[in-house]
Amino acid sequence: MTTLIPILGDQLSHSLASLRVAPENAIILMMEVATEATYVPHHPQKIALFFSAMRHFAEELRAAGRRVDYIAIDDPENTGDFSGEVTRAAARHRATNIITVAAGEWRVQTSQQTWADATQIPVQILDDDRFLCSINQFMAWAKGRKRMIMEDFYRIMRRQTGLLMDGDQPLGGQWNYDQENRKSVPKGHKFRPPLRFAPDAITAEVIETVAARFGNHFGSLDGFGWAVTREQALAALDDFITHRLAGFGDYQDAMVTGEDVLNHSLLSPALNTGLLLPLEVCQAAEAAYHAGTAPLNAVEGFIRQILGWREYVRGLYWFAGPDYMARNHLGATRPLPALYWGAPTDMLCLSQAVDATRRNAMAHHIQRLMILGNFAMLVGTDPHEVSRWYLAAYADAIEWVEAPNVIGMSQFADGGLMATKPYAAGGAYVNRMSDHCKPCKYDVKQRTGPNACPFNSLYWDFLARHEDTLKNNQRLWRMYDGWRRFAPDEQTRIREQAATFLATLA
Ligand code: FAD
Ligand code: DLZ
Repeated sequence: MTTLIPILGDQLSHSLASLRVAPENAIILMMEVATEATYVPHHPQKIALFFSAMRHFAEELRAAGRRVDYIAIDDPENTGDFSGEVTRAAARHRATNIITVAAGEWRVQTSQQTWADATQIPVQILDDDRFLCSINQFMAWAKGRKRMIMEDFYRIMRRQTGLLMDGDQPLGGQWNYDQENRKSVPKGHKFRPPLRFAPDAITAEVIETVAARFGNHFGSLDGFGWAVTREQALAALDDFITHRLAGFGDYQDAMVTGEDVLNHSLLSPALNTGLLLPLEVCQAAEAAYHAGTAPLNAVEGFIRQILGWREYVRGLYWFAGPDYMARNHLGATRPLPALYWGAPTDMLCLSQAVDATRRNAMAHHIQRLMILGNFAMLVGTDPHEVSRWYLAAYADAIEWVEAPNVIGMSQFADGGLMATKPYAAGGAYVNRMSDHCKPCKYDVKQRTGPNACPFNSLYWDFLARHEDTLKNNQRLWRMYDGWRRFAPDEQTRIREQAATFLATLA
């Protein structure tokens, strides 16, 4: 009897369900395959992160006495996809059965379901139990619910895990401390940079391979510093908890010119590859609160992102079904503007967010939502194109977490399954939350005219364009009231201004 245990690039956890049940002589199969690196043109840093983390994980398994069959991307026999490699490996090792953990997206789960036919041996697909809420639990919660409010889900998860609880009640008396968060950053404030890791020999070799094979993808490999081992990921977690968590809440929604990270943790790539587990990250933050090194508003805000948002979007992805990615509630059809791939733009907020993405394969939440996502939605970009860009651009992008955030939260393409209203905003919001507007070529105070900030006319034009679809949304009542207060000739000027700008994007 020889069991084959295929492990995917986002399953790099030693506590993975398939490893827990693997017989001692099982063959652990890891595969670098061209389809995964190219189903969207991933940022080269993202590919390097996955390949390097996979190679390190394989080394750790070998050091622990496991039999690992590792297929590198340059292996001349490499068929280029999971099914081909599983089939080859099953024959090579005369495997008698396969045990694998369910993939984190519909596309790869479909591939897993073909493995039994392709290999003619039994395939057991185990649940991925590295999350705090199982898919079944989420389905039971979501079923029959009119609204799937994240905050309701989060409270259940707080009670279930006991995180930040005082008996049955939230620690400090409130579930959510966001009213203490989201401050503006004082001028000259210095943020402590996150811990980064110089490439070792394995990573350096991977970087060379990725540069040669995928160097034409959008994004730079320079300055690669991601954690590629669990040891490094734990060090990055410790550094964040010790030095930066305390300020997490305060500037959570801020944007600062030239400042890529602020107090964000940068832990999503380690979480999404499996190098870190969500519970241990939340527990580390909770311990900092009890040790008195981080205040409750910061700790609660941080834990909510992981215990609340991360678990919630994962449940929603599986709940919504494989058609979710094709949804297009607002009927948007514009191709993704070239600026997302680095074409020049005079809008400083956009150029800052795109440039951070190009350099780091990362942008923080508010840049993703209120700059890049907001702009794409306001100009009417096809949500499927937007989604493919996010999937390609970010080191932490796996479809289960990317799609609800993009299709649902940022593009309102699911018609409100995830967000109760579109996250649409004009220049005033950007000005309030960032220091980008003052040095920008455009004037954030103007709606029309050659120097007017495009976000302003685009915002009103978006509301006007979708009035029939959106006017009955209670949460948009004030915005539509604002639109109706403009004199008809001002409305015309605003819409003409938007049309002129949109023509430049075509
Ligand atoms: P922090 O601000 O330090 O937050 C801590 C952790 O909370 C993150 O590491 C992440 O694991 C979790 N988290 C926070 N917000 C969310 C959220 N909305 N959904 C799920 N988890 C969350 N996150 C991804 O992991 N992968 C993606 O592909 C992704 N795409 C996004 C696309 C859009 C349009 C938007 C608006 C958000 C997206 N997010 C995504 C969520 C969030 O922006 C990132 O998790 C965060 O920026 C990662 O940086 P960080 O680790 O410094 O996060
Ligand atoms: C993101 C990624 C990349 C770029 N390459 C690989 C790969 O070659 N082999 C692999 O096992 N995983 C890779 N990944 C991560 C997978 O895309 C991820 O595991 C699936 O999307 C989960 O369904």
